[in-house]
Amino acid sequence: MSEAAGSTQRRHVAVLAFPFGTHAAPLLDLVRRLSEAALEEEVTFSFFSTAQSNGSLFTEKDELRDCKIVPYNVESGLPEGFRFTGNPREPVEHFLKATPGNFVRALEKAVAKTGLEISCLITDAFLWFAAEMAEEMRVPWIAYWTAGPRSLLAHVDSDIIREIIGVNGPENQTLESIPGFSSIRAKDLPEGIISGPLDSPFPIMLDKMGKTLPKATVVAINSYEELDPIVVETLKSRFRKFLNVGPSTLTSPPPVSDPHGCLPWLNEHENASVIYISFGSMITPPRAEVIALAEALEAIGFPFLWSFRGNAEEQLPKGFLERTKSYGKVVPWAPQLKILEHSSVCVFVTHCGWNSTIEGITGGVPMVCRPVFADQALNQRIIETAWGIGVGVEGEKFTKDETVNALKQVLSSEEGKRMRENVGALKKLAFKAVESDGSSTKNFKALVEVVNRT
Ligand SMILES: *[C@@H]1O[C@H](CO)[C@@H](O)[C@H](O)[C@H]1NC(C)=O
Ligand SMILES: *[C@@H]1O[C@H](CO)[C@@H](O)[C@H](O)[C@H]1NC(C)=O
Ligand SMILES: *[C@@H]1O[C@H](CO)[C@@H](O)[C@H](O)[C@H]1NC(C)=O
Ligand SMILES: CC(=O)N[C@H]1CO[C@H](CO)[C@@H](O)[C@@H]1O
Repeated sequence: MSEAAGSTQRRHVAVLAFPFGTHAAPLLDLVRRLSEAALEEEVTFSFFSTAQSNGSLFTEKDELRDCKIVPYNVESGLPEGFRFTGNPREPVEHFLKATPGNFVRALEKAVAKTGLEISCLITDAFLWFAAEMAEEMRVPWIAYWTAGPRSLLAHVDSDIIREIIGVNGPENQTLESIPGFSSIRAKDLPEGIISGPLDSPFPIMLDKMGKTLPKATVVAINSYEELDPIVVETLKSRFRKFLNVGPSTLTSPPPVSDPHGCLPWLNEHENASVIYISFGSMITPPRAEVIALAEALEAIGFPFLWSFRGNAEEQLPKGFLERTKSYGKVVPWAPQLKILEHSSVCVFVTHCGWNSTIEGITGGVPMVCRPVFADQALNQRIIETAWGIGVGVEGEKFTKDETVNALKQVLSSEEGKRMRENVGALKKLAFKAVESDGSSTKNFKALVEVVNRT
């Protein structure tokens, strides 16, 4: 930064998003929170993502109202005439190939338009090349990890893990020598650490990320320190500054929209009597498993609320909706956070994405897990073994009998009672962390200081 960057200079923070999956939205949440925080100086945030991602994040109304956060489009890297074949890796790989040039060009535009040099870089943690950009610009680099601390440590320590287990090593081998990982097996780790094609662009990006994050001024995360204290201590020793500033479900809850009347429906049910089912916004389990799950719900006969992606009429067993309509409700979208907070919900059937995991915890609801990919199997293992707040389905797939067993275990066994107590304790700690003297509140203030720094 120039010497003139004294206390009267306006700050210009560049925010670099990873425009796939559910990455850009939580980053924008963090930036909104920063922009609303009592920043000492006037700060302009330029938000860089692809046109498609910007289009889903910002409405025109937003852009007019929220002029502190200005979106800029970066090139997606898709070749002319690109047609999506259904392989989600393809657009990601094209995008990665276009980085960092696409971001650099867009940043230049934003600097020219505002007349303000960049004073700070905030990026999705995936975008490891920001280390070099920040070094050249001599500005702080804040990397935001939108998932949990365990998967972050697995990537940061991936070389150590490869030494212990070996690439494609025995699937049941555990990781005793990493603090807090004694129950984690090889097969629980996200793809790209010891399994999968390690030499393809996405795993390479994760590997570089793990090696580069220790250079970041701050690594911030959507979690709270008390949730996983041993792993948090290890990460603090790996990073210059590691700030748990969540859970964002408590610090910046989304507006409630309930077009299908889920909340009034829940109000009509007794305390702790409803099974809630959702696999997030991106995932549907294979059809055979959807059918097995539906059969299990009919067999067990508890009231259920199912947030269902896709065509329920076609994909659920014939006559299911009709047969279960007195005790079941199937909707295309549901206000998940409010549902999990509702006293009548007693179990959450989930894919264990980080958002859902943390929403289950802040709602105080034990879980039945069916992970699909990425960090979800690891989250399930922690839910089962470290926190004791849920179970997987035996055999790792929904079958009618095993799903009934898993649901019964949570609904009516002594173990299920303990799970409810354990998740209640974690919930209390989450609410404490965001109180005015809580750990996440203090960490957020420390983050604001870095953004304010000259
Ligand atoms: C790993 O453990 C599971 C059960 O705990 C067992 O069914 C499976 O065969 C084991 N895998 C190997 C490769 O030993
Ligand atoms: C996760 O939570 C954040 C903050 O509450 C939200 O902005 C984001 O859209 C959520 N992602 C998904 C997949 O629900
Ligand atoms: C239901 O739960 C609420 C909140 O936890 C509690 O205040 C209420 O007394 C409970 N009602 C019954 C009938 O147990
Ligand atoms: C600033 C900017 O270019 N915003 C755009 C983000 O992408 C959507 C969809 O392409 C546009 O409508 C916005 O104008």
